[in-house]
Amino acid sequence: MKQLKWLALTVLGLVVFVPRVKAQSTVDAVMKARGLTDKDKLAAVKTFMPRGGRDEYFGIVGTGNSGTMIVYGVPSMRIYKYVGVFSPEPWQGYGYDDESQLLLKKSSLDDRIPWYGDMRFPAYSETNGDYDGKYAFFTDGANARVALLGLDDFETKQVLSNPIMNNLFPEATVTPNTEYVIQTGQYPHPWDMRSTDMGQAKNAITFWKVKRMEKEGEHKGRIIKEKSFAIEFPPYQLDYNDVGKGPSDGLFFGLAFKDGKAYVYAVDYKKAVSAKKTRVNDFDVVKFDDIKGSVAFIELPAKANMVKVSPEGKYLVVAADNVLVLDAAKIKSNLGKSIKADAVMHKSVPIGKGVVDVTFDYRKNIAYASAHDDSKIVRFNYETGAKKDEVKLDFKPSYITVPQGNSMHPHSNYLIAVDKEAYLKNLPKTGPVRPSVQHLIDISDDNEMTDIYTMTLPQANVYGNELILRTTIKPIIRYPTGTNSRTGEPSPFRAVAGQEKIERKGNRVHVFGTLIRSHITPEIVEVNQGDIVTFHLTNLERAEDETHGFTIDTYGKHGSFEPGKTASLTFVADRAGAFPYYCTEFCSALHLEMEGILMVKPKGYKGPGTDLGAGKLSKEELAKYKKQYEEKLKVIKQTGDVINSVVDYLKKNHYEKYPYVKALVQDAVDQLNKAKFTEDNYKKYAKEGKWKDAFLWAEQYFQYQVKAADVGLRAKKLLDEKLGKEQ
Ligand SMILES: [Cu+2]
Repeated sequence: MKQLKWLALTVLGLVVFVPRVKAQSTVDAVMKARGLTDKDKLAAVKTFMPRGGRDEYFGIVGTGNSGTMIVYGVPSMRIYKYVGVFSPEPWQGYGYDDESQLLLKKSSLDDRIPWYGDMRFPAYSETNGDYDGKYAFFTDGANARVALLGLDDFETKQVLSNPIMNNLFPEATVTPNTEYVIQTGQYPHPWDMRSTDMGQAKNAITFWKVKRMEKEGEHKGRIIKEKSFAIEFPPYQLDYNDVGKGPSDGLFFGLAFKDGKAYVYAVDYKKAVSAKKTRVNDFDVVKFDDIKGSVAFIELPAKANMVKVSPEGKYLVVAADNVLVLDAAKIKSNLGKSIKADAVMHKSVPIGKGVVDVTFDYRKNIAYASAHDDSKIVRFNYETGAKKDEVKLDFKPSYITVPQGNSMHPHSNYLIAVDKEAYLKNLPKTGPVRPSVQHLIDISDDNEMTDIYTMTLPQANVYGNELILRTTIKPIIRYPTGTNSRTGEPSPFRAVAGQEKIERKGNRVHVFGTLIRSHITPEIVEVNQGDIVTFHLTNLERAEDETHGFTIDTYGKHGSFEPGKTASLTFVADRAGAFPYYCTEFCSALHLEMEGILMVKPKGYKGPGTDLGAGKLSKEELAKYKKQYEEKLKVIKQTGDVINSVVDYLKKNHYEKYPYVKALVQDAVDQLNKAKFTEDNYKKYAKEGKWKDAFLWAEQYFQYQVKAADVGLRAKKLLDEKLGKEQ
């Protein structure tokens, strides 16, 4: 009874007291309605990105076991893209088209594609110790792989399997001029991959040679396995590592654990480059005995979580109980020895409990450390050891990053701290597994840091992210028509408009097709059950972001075709029947027209549909197509009139005097010239009374016309701007 009364009151209360929704027309009204403070308002303004605004930094972070990479913006903390790296990713056809499947198969010792990864600490390519915006690298710890991504198109270009180690510490480290990408093993094991004799267990540091090949709009640099090598390492468990720069250039540092003790090791890797090599698992290896005179072991007083080289390269900053600042020059003079940390200690800075990570910013000698158990981040001077200030957080920070923080020139007023468990109490519950979070902390003030924003990441680990000045990266807008995006080379399977074809040799069928708004050519493909079929498709678009997807119903084949890209989909046509294929990206208002059908004729089948009947139209159907054709001709005429008027206008105003306008006009003329054969075709088929073909070709001509008109109008707009006319 009491409960009922309560319920009645509550319901009544809701009815009576629900405030009317008011228009939120002023900042004060919104703040009042949402209970926001002035501090909230300031944080909101700092992170708000107006439409058309561009973030200052790009962040990349691995999705851990998901094997993909997330690209996001700072300070808006908007997520821009997921990119397949170690795992198949269907949206972009990664691991589904032949080109990317081949790429992933090369990463496997036995042709098996591992369907996940363990990716934690990525790296950017560097020139003279600064991020140059050309490549990103990831390590898959679980399946011992390395990946190279091109930042010209944010795509994975190469994944290789480590020939020595079957597991790796999930970090990629790059030398100051990207001569090498370095990976260490994590857990020691026998190098003979079939052996279970743990008495033979060893570790290794692998130096993947990177060959730089890039020019404007092309990043064709690749890892060259034949020029790469590994250094044999005693059976320590290896952890986070970093590479020297400036005065410490040529040294490689890392954390090593054994028998309950923690060490920093240092290796003069330039010595290893020229040292004697032996072949192990068909890979060059420097035996430890041949390099140990160039390796130092520094025993630490406590377990450590992180080691990073300071931006100018003078120190190693180690997150142990305290933050230990070790002198790189002293370490260098102790190569070949095992020493205690005291011998190379510059400063020992007490920060707080559970120090996990350190990072640097643009201020001279300034570093940050996260004290996980104390829920705070401390700013300090690693040269003097003096603490500056700290920010108390309502979560327990683990890894921290400042944009460009691992380069010689950290660059930012922001710091990002990642965290998993502690912050969850403040987020809406979404079932047992919840997102990871990244917190944006404003470090612009010299004396005070402020936590201003929390971004949830639905598929992300809580390890390293790396941030780069966005303008350092110069991505391309389209590929040259017919490009294999994995190699950056022209695809031998590319097709151009009007030369689409189907080739058959025995039971091997190659379809050379094209995609352009709003047609897939060819529209009908007939094969026999059991044929091995490949669709080689080229996206002929030149317009920005005019991507077409391609899927064949129930055949499990999918590809993504960005402007200019050629990719191939191979499968055995073992299921009989009629299978529609279509574009899976919304590409224009006529997107639904992008369809066709795969006819797989069943073996020995004599029932209805044996004669596919394609091209055989009833009188009614023919009449319908004739009518559609005639209507299309009217539209073509109208569009032609628009184009002519634009051309007249451009000529009258001497467009040729303005190079950018001239380039656009040339583009439009190119489009129309390309369309010529479609015009010939529709006229020919109309003459023959083949109204369906006539209509389809007229439609195709119209598509070219529309694009030419579009470019023409842009040329006119630009010309008007040059002439100072009002828009
Ligand atoms: Cu489309």
